Amino acid sequence: MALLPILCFPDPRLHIVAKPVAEVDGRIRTLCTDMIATMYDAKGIGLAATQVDVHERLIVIDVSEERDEPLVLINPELVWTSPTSHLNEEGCLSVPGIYDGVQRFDTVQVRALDGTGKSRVIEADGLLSVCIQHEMDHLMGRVFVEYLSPLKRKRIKTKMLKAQREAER
Ligand code: K1U
Ligand code: ZN
Repeated sequence: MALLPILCFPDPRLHIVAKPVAEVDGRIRTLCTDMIATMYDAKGIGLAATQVDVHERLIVIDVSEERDEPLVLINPELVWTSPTSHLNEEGCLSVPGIYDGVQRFDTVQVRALDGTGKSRVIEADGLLSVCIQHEMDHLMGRVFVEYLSPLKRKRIKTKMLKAQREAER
């Protein structure tokens, strides 16, 4: 098991569009194990492969209180979205320390392969629904700050670059 480095905004690699996973083989199973360990270590509730510089359609999520119900979604596709949506407070492991509101569908149905390669359809609401939409955005090369105003985005970019420069010193 390995902990993987997480890319930080505004790294341009966060905007690469991920390709479908061709086969759920040993490499993908190892990636799932490493991403789950990385998500728990970073105290996140989700992680997309894009964030660890792997540009394939794979996400891991755990919104359980006990942090013992990891969910693996490979090649996720939204098959249904509710007509209603809400503004939800979001954070991102690639934009540490920044939280802001993003409008998301209340309920979604997602078709995906699980960690064994079996196809499943999941219906999600609440935090799981928000997290699935956030992670699927990562796979499209979209970071949640792109939903914010240009001024907020500019301030966040400046703050992140300053923090990265200071961390390098
Ligand atoms: O993709 C990521 O960067 C992980 C991200 C997922 C996420 C959190 C909140 C709303 C939508 C998606 C995180 O885990 S951020 C850290 C975190 O644990 C958290 C932040 C705010 C609310 C709940 C959890
Ligand atoms: Zn994120």
